[in-house]
Amino acid sequence: MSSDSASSPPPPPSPRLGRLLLTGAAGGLGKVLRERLRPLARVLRVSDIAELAPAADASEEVVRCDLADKAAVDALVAGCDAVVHLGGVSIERPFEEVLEANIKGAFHLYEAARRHGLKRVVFASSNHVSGFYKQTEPIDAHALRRPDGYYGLSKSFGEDVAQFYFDRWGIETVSIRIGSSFPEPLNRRMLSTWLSYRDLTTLIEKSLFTPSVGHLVVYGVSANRDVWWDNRAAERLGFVAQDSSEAFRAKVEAQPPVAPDDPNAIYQGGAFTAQGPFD
Ligand code: NAI
Ligand code: 15L
Repeated sequence: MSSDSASSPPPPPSPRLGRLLLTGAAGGLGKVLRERLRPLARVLRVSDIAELAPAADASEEVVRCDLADKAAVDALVAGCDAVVHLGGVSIERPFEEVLEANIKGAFHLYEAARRHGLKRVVFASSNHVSGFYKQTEPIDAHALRRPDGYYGLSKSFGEDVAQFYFDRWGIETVSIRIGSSFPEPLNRRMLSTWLSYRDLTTLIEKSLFTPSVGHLVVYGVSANRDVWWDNRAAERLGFVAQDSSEAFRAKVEAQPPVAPDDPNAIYQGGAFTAQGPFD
């Protein structure tokens, strides 16, 4: 081997997917994952109801689409091999808003997946499907769901849709109940729920490529000191979290203390458990 070839970097790995769809690509996580998932597919099709940055090059396709529009979602999914489904309302909102984006949106996505023979979905579920457990009650992904609002209910519905489309049509899904995925934990609760962008990316990649997952539900959480979730289900994916919120503890604990009767100090879902009513 010549010294030149010995010192040149290895060629980039070939993409493992033909076309990967990323919904919610204009959102907080979508913008991060748009960059990080691009090497996984020959073409990354990015979509959102909101304006998106133009395609970087021929390896990207940009499609504006409202998940509540069944025909538009059908066209969006056509030609894709897998989807990372982040799109939708991501906080507690009136039911009618959640219904359109999250409930109808999940149904439209899976219907399109069925019609177009797409075989793998990674669904951005949420810890709010189980938000009414107390922070003193450790649970795993098999615990009875206890949604903490319309948003949590919609994610619970999304998990049921995923299970149904696997049982009936063989479409495999990993539903990731994401904790709190931000650049850093923003408050004391998030010291337990934080998921770094690096760990999120690894979890999604493993969720896309681990064979024979059926419908698998896992929590999306980093290796934080005080986690409420037994995440052994994620071992099925070979996922081992690399990051921890400990690096941010001193900064977060410099914030004013949280009253013991504040939902943020009681429930796993924190303030989501006390939202609404909206009438
Ligand atoms: P985000 O709100 O920043 O992004 C969601 C995106 O979905 C937005 O760009 C929005 O325009 C788009 N969207 C909303 N309604 C739509 C519709 N009708 N049709 C098409 N697109 C629509 O949220 P974020 O933080 O990026 O989260 C991404 C996903 O992960 C969401 O599904 C959220 O529920 C889930 N998640 C995020 C967590 C986090 O800590 N960031 C925690 C738990 C779950
Ligand atoms: C979620 O499901 C939300 O999408 C996100 O914005 C955070 O609020 C997160 O949960 C959380 O529980 O911290």
